[in-house]
Amino acid sequence: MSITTVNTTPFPGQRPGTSGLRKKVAVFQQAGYLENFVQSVFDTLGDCGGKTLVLGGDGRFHNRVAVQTILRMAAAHGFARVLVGQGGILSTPAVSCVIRKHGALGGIVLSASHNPGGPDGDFGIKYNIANGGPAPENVTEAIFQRTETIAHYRISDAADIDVNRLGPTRIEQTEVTVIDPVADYAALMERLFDFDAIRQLFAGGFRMCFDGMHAVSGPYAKAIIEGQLGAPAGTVINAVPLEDFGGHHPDPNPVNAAQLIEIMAADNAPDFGAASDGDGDRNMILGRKFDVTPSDSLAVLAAHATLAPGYRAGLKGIARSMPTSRAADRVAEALGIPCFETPTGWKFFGNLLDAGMATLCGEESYGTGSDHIREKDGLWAVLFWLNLLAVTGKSVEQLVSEHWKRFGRNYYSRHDYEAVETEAANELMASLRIKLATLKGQDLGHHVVALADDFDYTDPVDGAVASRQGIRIVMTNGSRVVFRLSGTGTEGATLRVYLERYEPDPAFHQLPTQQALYPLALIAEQVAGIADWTGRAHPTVTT
Ligand code: VG1
Ligand code: CO
Repeated sequence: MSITTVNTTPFPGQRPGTSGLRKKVAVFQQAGYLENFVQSVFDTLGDCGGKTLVLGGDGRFHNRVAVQTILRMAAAHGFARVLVGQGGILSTPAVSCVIRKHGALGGIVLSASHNPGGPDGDFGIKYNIANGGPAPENVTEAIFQRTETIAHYRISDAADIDVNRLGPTRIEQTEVTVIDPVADYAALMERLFDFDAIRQLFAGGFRMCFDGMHAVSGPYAKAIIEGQLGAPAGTVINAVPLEDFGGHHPDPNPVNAAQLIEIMAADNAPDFGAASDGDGDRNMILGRKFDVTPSDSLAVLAAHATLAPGYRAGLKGIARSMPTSRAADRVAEALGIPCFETPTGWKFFGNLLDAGMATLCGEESYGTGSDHIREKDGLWAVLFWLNLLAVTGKSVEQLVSEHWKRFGRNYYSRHDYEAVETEAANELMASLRIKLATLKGQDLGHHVVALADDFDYTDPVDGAVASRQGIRIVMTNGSRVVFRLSGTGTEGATLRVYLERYEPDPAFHQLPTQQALYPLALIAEQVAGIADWTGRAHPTVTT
């Protein structure tokens, strides 16, 4: 075994987006592409002697190759220890959990999350810091700067290790230990939730369907829901991770999880349905013939948090991303705790969680989590719901409609225009920005604009500023239209339009969502000229 220094030249565009660096698999397959990025991460970290690195991915195509390369590079960089998930598998929340539990310096997650996989799909890589969370922007920016000037990387010529076999081995001076991907995570879940109550629920005939979407959460859900909680075999469907996710889009929303939606819409539907995404950090919650918006899910969990053992002492605060509906704000107000509004992306929650300012966090994009780790956590949210259902004896629909009665309903929808021409999307945003100054006070047909701006965030802990995080147009009645461009896509640009309307009156709580939001969709078109700029009369995906 020996370490070689390989000369290389920079690849353009290795700047991490909302959540790591995501590109087509073919881009990552270029000689030196992954190596350059990984070496840039290591160079940014400096000396890693005595330090531990955690490594794992969602099992998508190219995962196994990338794991071996990174192990050889971590050894060349002088890490004392690397903990790698068996088969190269670790969900994003499990990486966060393992980093924290084992006091690691950080971790590398190989995933493009909800993006499609397979040889023609996407691959991704993300660095997480010692608190278990995604690297903040000053770190990702330093990594990016390094990728622009990199001239060589270092790698061991050691043979591939057997990542299927649990236990320690050695590459150069580095101890590489293959760990059970589920064990540490499952132990943490057992401490947070009332497993006895959930076991009794299943023993009493309660039925559930969990859709693993052939992605990483299948093995976790099988071990915990069927194994520890005693749900009948077959409760978890599409449970085996596949390199191409079975050809599906591992993005748990009513459009992509069509099989689960159909199961939950049947007359003999189970009591509870849920799904997770490629890397296991998202969750979709369904009742019988009833879907829960992620924004409502956060609010319901917050309102009932003390029913779960891990949150018995109450919440310190709630944090949500700016486009997420303001349903959680009302709960925070009722609880007398602060509610923080952050830019999109989990990296912005880390400081609030570390500082003990927030306990629960959520995003409208099917992401929910808490201070138990520093990532959003799909299965955690599902177990939290199971805990509430078990303790209250109520149905999903009952919990949500009672919530609306008490707090009012925030109708909410996101309209995505995927893979539009980048230039056109940028111009749409630029022309909106120019209009902002004149929008305030304008009457847009039953709606008067109270605030129009491009969201800026100053982190209350370290003062870091993130600007241009989404254009929001807020009406005097509290309704909102938000526009932003996706930072995770790999084809052209994706325009996201977020619509929200608050309805306090229970007599109007049963409207079809798109109907309730139709006037706001018209306003979005009117102010942004979406059809003109994108050539699209309708969104690609509506959730
Ligand atoms: C999307 C979501 C955002 C989420 C991010 C990563 O980002 O909107 O809320 O944090 O994906 O989720 P964007 O920039 O495309 O809107 V995951 O589960 O793909 O890592
Ligand atoms: Co994800």
